Amino acid sequence: MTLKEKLAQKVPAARERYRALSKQYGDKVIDKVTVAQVAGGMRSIKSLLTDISYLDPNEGIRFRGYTIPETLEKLPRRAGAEIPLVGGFYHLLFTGDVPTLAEAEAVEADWRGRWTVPQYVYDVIEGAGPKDTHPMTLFTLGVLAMQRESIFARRYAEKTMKREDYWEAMYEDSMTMVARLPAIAAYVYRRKYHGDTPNAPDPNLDWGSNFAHMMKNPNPEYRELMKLYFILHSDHESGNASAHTAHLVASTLSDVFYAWAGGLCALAGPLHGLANQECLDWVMKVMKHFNGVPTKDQIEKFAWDTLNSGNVIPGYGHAVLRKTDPRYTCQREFALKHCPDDPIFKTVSVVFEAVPPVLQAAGKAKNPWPNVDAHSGQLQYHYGVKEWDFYTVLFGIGRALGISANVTWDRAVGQPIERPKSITTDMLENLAKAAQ
Ligand code: CMX
Repeated sequence: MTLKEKLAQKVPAARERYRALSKQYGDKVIDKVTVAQVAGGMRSIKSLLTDISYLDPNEGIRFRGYTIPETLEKLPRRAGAEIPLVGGFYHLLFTGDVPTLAEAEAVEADWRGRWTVPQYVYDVIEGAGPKDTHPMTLFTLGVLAMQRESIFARRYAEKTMKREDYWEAMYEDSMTMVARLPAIAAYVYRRKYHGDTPNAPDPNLDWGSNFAHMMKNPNPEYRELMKLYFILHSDHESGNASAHTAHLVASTLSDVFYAWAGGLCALAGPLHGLANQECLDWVMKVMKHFNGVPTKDQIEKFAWDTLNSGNVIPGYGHAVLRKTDPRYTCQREFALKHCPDDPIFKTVSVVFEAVPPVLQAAGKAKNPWPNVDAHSGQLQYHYGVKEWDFYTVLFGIGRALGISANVTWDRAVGQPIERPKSITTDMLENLAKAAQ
């Protein structure tokens, strides 16, 4: 059974369950909203619904109920591979079922049939302006350009699609978009930093490994790293800025290309996905300043200087997490296995010892521990991808897996257009006073 057929089997029951929520429990109260939450970025208000992943503040992410170690252990991999196939992981995100190797390979084969990027997409990137244009701008333009091919947008405009069938068109667009993202990213990279074009994809390689191949990175360890990277960055429940943006855009019945172009713009912010570029930048500044791997004391001082100059320490803190991000731990384990003597890894490790006590002593950050971005740059740099303003593009490939599964399911169950309510400052003050 194909992934799409499996989904078709699961959708009717999930849709019924979703409809029953409002019918049976529509007026039940499940959360309250404080003034601090309204004034403070809606932090933690329970108001989004997804079954793809859940983020526990202390435990970290679970994909379809599985922790990161469980996910990596259960998913199928090719003979001799360290990391499972991303195609199998996508199957898990969509269905909640751990696929067989054949099912994972079927997703990979489907991607293979779609991964050729039409020339007009590259033409849009070529026409994007001066050479210093940020790679996230180029990547987002590539995603947005593909919107002209959206099956969802075309069928909707033709008025030939029933509401119950929206998810099928979203699914088709998602498969096409995800299939092509590695090639577009590799194109952006080779064009911007090397003035050439990427390798053509190799049909014998899986989707994740192919990215490494198209980047012209021959190290087999980098292929494994990239599969891991894309899995780790795929989804972090629905409230983070990029996932939420994509969900919101798609809720207007925009297609997945519009939705992910919007999400990428949110990912490009320094408090979100751009933190991975900022983080390596910070680590390299530390190393330059101390002429090599610094001591814990030296990093402590540097961290205080960063805070006292009014800046955040990138890669540390999180809006939901209250412990070390398991995505950080997983990358650390990869580094300990493959590059324990790398001086940047050594520095990242000393930062891990030095920064949390500084943030605790500073007393502002609710979570002093590292997040995913505190490690990812070190691994990229180690394997030769040294241009750190490219790193958020990598995040953008991985996160597309989660958001596309989410927006497809949004349409499958019939989630409506999103429309929270705003009030004026006067109204909020009056409500607050009345509540005293
Ligand atoms: N360095 C310095 N100060 C920090 C901090 C850090 N790493 N993390 C939080 N703080 C500060 C906040 O800026 C805030 O200060 P103000 O009260 O002066 O505004 C205060 O601590 C409280 O913030 P918080 O409730 O702990 O964290 P938020 O939910 O507001 O913000 C985040 C979360 C991630 C934006 C923040 O921790 C941060 O800026 N971290 C550095 C950037 C980063 O690593 N971002 C990547 C996050 C991962 C992802 O992309 O999802």
